[in-house]
Amino acid sequence: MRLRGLVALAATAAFVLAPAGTPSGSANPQLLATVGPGFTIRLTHPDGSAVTKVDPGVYDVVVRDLANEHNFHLSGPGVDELTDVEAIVNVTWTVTFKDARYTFVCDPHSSSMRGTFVSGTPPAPAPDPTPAATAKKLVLTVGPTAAIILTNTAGKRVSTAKAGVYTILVRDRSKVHNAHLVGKGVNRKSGLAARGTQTWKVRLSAGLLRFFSDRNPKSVRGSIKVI
Ligand SMILES: [Cu+2]
Repeated sequence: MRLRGLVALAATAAFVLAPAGTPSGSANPQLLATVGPGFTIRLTHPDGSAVTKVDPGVYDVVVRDLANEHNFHLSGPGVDELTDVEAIVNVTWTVTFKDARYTFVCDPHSSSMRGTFVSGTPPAPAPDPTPAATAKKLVLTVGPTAAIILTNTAGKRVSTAKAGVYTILVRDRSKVHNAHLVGKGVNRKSGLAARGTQTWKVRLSAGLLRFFSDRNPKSVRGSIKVI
């Protein structure tokens, strides 16, 4: 009676000390990766909930590849682990997740058998090339009405620009007016009677950058500050 009680107590203690999914001796949090036997792929926490977000750090990924037609492929910054498609295998990978986005797929069926999760705070996605291009490109438009405007490539008027080398797309849409750009070290103009598009490469230095039509320089004009 007394002995049985002790055994029961010991069993209980062992169970408490080694919660499900955390074999004793492993200090790393575990994630369970399962692929197959059907067309399913899952990455879960030991409690069975799907992995969508984790803290950065070292993890043991316990993989159960239950199919000889699928594999489990985990990849992302600093991680690229995979099982063989033909193999039915249990394996544990110790991986380090950074602040990044990670993907798991079955390679032969990667369009349907896939998942992603986030570790920590991933860096912002690589910026679209357009804003970077916008930064050093300007558009100077004169006409068709008596107006001249300087915009970015998205068509938004600019009031300041950082000093540097710019490509300025000049759109002269008037047979009456021209585009004349004057600033520190800059003096370019299109033809008064001419219409058309041209590209000027200019170095803009700090100071006032003025643009106007030589026909009516007092009324058809504008300026921005180069800083
Ligand atoms: Cu597959």
